[in-house]
Amino acid sequence: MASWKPLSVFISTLIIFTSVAYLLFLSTPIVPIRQQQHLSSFDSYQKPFRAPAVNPFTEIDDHEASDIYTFLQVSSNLSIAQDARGRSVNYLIELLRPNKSDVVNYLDHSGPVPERWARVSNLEFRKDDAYIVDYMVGPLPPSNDTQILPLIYPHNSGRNYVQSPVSDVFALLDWALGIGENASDITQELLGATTNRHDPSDPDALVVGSRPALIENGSMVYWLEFFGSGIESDSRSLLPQGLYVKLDTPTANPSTWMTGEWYYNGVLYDNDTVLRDAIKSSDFVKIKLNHDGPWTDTEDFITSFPERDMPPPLSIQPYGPRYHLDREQNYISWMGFSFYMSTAQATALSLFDIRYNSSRLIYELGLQEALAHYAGVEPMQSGLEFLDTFFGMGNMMFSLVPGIDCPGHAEYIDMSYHKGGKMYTNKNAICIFEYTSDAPLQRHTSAFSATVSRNTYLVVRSVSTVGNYDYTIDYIFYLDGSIEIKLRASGYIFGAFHAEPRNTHTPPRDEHANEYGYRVHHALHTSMHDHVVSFKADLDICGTANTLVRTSVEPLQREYDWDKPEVPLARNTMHMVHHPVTHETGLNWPRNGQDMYLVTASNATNKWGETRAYRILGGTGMGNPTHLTILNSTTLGKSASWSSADLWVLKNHPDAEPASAHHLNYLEPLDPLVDFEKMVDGEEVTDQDLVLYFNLGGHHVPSTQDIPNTLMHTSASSVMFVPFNYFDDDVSRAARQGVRIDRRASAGAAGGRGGATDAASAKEDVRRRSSRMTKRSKRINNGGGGGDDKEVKYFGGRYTKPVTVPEEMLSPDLSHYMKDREGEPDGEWKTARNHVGGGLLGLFVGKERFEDHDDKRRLDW
Ligand SMILES: *[C@@H]1O[C@H](CO)[C@@H](O)[C@H](O)[C@H]1NC(C)=O
Ligand SMILES: *[C@@H]1O[C@H](CO)[C@@H](O)[C@H](O)[C@H]1NC(C)=O
Ligand SMILES: *[C@@H]1O[C@H](CO)[C@@H](O)[C@H](O)[C@H]1NC(C)=O
Ligand SMILES: *[C@@H]1O[C@H](CO)[C@@H](O)[C@H](O)[C@H]1NC(C)=O
Ligand SMILES: *[C@@H]1O[C@H](CO)[C@@H](O)[C@H](O)[C@H]1NC(C)=O
Ligand SMILES: *[C@@H]1O[C@H](CO)[C@@H](O)[C@H](O)[C@H]1NC(C)=O
Ligand SMILES: *[C@@H]1O[C@H](CO)[C@@H](O)[C@H](O)[C@H]1NC(C)=O
Ligand SMILES: *[C@@H]1O[C@H](CO)[C@@H](O)[C@H](O)[C@H]1NC(C)=O
Ligand SMILES: *[C@@H]1O[C@H](CO)[C@@H](O)[C@H](O)[C@H]1NC(C)=O
Ligand SMILES: [Cu+2]
Repeated sequence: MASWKPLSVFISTLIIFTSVAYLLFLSTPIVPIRQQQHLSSFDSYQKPFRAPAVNPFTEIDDHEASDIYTFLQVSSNLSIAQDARGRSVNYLIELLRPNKSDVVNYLDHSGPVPERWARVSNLEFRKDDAYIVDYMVGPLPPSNDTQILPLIYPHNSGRNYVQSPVSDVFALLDWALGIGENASDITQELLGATTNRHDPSDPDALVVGSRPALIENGSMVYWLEFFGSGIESDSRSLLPQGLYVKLDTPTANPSTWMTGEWYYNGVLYDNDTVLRDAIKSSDFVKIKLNHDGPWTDTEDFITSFPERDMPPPLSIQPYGPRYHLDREQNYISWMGFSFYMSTAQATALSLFDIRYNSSRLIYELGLQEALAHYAGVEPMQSGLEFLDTFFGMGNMMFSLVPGIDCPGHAEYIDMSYHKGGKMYTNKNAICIFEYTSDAPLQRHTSAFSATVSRNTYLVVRSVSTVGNYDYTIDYIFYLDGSIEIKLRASGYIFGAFHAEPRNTHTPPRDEHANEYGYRVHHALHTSMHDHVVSFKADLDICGTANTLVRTSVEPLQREYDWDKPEVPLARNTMHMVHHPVTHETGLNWPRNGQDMYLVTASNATNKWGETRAYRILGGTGMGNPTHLTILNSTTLGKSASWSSADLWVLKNHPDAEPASAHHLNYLEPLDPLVDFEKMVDGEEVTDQDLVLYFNLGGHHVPSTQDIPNTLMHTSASSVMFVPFNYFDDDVSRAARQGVRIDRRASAGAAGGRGGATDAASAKEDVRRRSSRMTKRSKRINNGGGGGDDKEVKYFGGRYTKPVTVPEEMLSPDLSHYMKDREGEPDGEWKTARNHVGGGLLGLFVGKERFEDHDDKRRLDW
């Protein structure tokens, strides 16, 4: 959702560097998955597990990156070390993901390993203007054949650069500090505080936040607002102070920068002098202050429920994991599923080549962009909008806290990337675990038996903390072949200042304030916003020739011969109508769930002759997946037109149109590098390689329940892909674990209680007993692990040995955090923390943002 970034943004981008993780290339067959059920010892799970192929999406590692630097320097086509003014130029280096055709040829047809290419992002200066320019460099490793080419093919703008409106963030920071200092008499008078350039950790100092009001051709206009430092809990976004000033930076040259109007309590003042004069007048109305205090603390240590002192029930995994993880290839296999993982600085984690039973279902599944779009009555909130990949949803996949972010038995994977020539690692950025739901997957009670199966699923989770907000993204795999993508958000909302005159109870000046949120503190209002988070799913159902069919459930009037004479005319009933989607388009989730969206393989049928398909639908969670409420957003321009519908079906051009968005679209919203609207150009989508883009998120109108933090259970939304006539029957039957309790003594042959039936069941027995049933009992009794036990049959593994759960599994050892702090040279930790607090113009200009970022990384496990 957004955050402390508006300007800060720039620096992050300028200094972006890439992610990495060096993976060894090993290739041996997969351990057959099905055999799991029959293993009596769990030792086999410990055997090294190997991906079937080298991961073609392995990030650029440290060695590759330094080879690339050296190559770039030697080839001297790109300025690397310094710009014309001697300012350092920073690089982003990451994998340029190989083209789908090359990968498929490699994975499916034993073709060559796809060439490795890098995407190199460079900050270049032309006179006063700064540009972020993308190149493709490859093949790797660098050789005489390696080329440096402008990276254009994935951008439908035909360009490989965006103009950066801020080339010298330090000058901007300095300038903003100057504005705060020059107005210190005003801020002291109205807000009771001033900015403090000299002590970034000053909890009483003001900081400054901003949002772009216009970005075009490298020029930028901002609205800037003063905020409380919120240093204790990072609560700045709850501490808007209601004093605003407009800034204009028409070029990157500081001599052209201008301070514009000031805004306070609904009145626009031409400049600070005019505001000063107004304050002196007797009828000047001062408004209430928005002070920090215990109300922004995320924990309440003072009041407590007595039960809080007793730890809650938890999940345990006494016999080890049942999934297989190849850490070198970032490859996972579990209960018929398999997939590769890959990370990117902008878009965090993606999954590739998701298969079930060795058949590909999804070639690529991953985050594209996260939009948070606000509305409001005052200059900051009214135009506030964030496209969070710009800030690095991948870089900001910070460490998960074991035992709480993920169960104690989870395993972790690090996220590494390159920035400014250095490799950074966010430890434990991704967790993987199996989890058993509280509710069963299946159950049935009959007259003679009850059968119940556990719903155990596999979760791959990461959290991207982008400024004030934490996005938790789960990829969840179910035993029946379903896949769910789930988003939850927590953290501090971005609040709006609530303007109310001091010492009176008159209502706020602006009658529209209550249209945009709710008052939640003395001088704080919530600010409504839409979260629209784009994901890509390149489905390949039984090959790439797919059609999306909208099967609607519709009311019907139809006459049936056999209905006469009781129903003389038509019977009112319902039926299905199948509407293939023939051309690229955006769809919305149907009201009343009346349409089913099916990705079908028109030539592939199951055993029963029905077309095999996967259904896409809104999944679990309290929020609905949404599209943007605002039509033709003034702020967004063309930067995120995917946000206008829930689900898009497009003909897949995996090379030329690899994504719905580009992380630099934020910098050129009117002429973005990737304009999604151009991708929806009416191509035919019948029996084609299709790509779906869908949104998660919700309409967020925060209330008092969001103070101090938004909670995950109310912010959740998800989308599911569910097999639909894809298999011949429910494949979870072979994978799930549970119990069948036979209450009936089965008739003779099954060896129950010798055919004796009690009176109660006898009535049902007449109707139900059959040779079929007897056969079934027999099969279960012989096949199960139980042997002699005729009444309670477990299927799948069971807990047969006493289990000792080490305390570590329930409450992982977190003392590393303490040790790291203590082990550091005196004061280092403290210094880092202090930078975060940022008396230094808070969200302004990135410097702070950056230290904030580094500091969060220090919480590595
Ligand atoms: C991917 O395909 C495009 C053409 O569609 C080509 O220009 C580009 O070089 C390919 N990329 C890689 C990394 O091979
Ligand atoms: C690259 O070219 C140079 C000059 O032609 C040659 O000396 C060198 O061996 C070549 N390097 C490789 C790796 O082919
Ligand atoms: C460097 O640029 C020159 C001229 O633009 C080009 O001929 C050469 O191939 C480039 N070198 C590399 C390694 O791309
Ligand atoms: C602050 O005031 C000084 C003196 O009037 C002026 O020179 C300077 O430009 C001002 N700084 C800003 C950032 O407005
Ligand atoms: C930006 O550049 C385009 C094309 O050069 C031009 O049409 C437009 O007016 C410019 N906008 C501003 C604000 O300078
Ligand atoms: C401030 O605005 C007033 C009213 O528009 C104007 O008369 C004055 O010259 C401005 N002062 C400065 C320093 O720009
Ligand atoms: C798995 O694949 C094999 C070989 O294609 C096939 O015979 C079998 O029916 C498949 N099983 C399921 C559950 O789809
Ligand atoms: C949004 O833009 C589209 C296309 O230009 C136009 O048809 C529609 O009327 C606009 N809607 C609003 C509310 O501006
Ligand atoms: C489906 O089968 C028909 C008949 O064999 C064939 O003409 C058509 O090309 C096939 N379509 C696809 C998408 O494979
Ligand atoms: Cu929100």
